[in-house]
Amino acid sequence: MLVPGTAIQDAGPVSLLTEKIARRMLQDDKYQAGEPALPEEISDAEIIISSDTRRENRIPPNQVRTRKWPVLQAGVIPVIEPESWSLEVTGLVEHPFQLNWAQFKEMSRVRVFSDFHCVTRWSRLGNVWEGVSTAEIAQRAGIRPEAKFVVAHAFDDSWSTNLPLEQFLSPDALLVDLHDGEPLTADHGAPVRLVVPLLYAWKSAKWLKGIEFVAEDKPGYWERVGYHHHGDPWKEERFEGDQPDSYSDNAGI
Ligand SMILES: Nc1nc2c(c(=O)[nH]1)N[C@H]1C(S)=C(S)[C@@H](COP(=O)(O)O)O[C@H]1N2
Ligand SMILES: [Mo]
Repeated sequence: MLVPGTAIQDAGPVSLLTEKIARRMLQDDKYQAGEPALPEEISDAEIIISSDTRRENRIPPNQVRTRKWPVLQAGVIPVIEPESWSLEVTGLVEHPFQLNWAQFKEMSRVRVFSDFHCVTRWSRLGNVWEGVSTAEIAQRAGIRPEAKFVVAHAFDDSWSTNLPLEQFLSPDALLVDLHDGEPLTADHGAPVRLVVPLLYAWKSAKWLKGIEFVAEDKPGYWERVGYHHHGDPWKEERFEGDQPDSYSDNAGI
């Protein structure tokens, strides 16, 4: 076993590299050593395959693949015990409701295979997310026809994000409590986070506290300081007003 801090004597460049990778894997058991899984390699008949994983090139423009699972948030990481967690579903719905942890765990479950793209330019490919489908939540609430957008509210200091109802209801969008078969950790949004694979990852609210259905789009935390209301990584909608190709090297030529 490797002990951090011990050097391998007289090791050539290859074994040094191997040790470096092995160290990183020891520190981070979500490290992806190999190529990302392809949708056709997933031996799970029930799993929902996110359409973007079937693209020949799965990396959106000006993104880079990371093998790690970085942790990113605006502020502090709230630590929320499942037993004290609850979710409020409100807004333009026939039946607003609250879910506690036991009720969440009783709902029918889905698994999704999808990629995850942060606007700071890293993409983590081939994630298996498990939890409750957003469509299931919407169905239980009975969303009214006027609802066109969703605001996801979170426990970290009233952080929120807004997104169109259409991407929220995409078949690969879900409320997650398991990632690659393991419970989410506090830093990745435990007990329950949103995951919307078709949009940049800041729309995938961690530490989910509420889902509000609204008629008009209203900016959340990052959107208020200029980030895009929609946030399609394939169109590079990073900041409000961004047009496709505005970040590529030959933009303007
Ligand atoms: N509640 C909350 N959710 C959040 C954020 C945040 O600051 N607060 N940051 C977003 C951003 S910018 C990204 S890239 C992803 C990162 O998820 P991860 O830390 O699990 O990789 O969470 C998103 N969800
Ligand atoms: Mo991000």
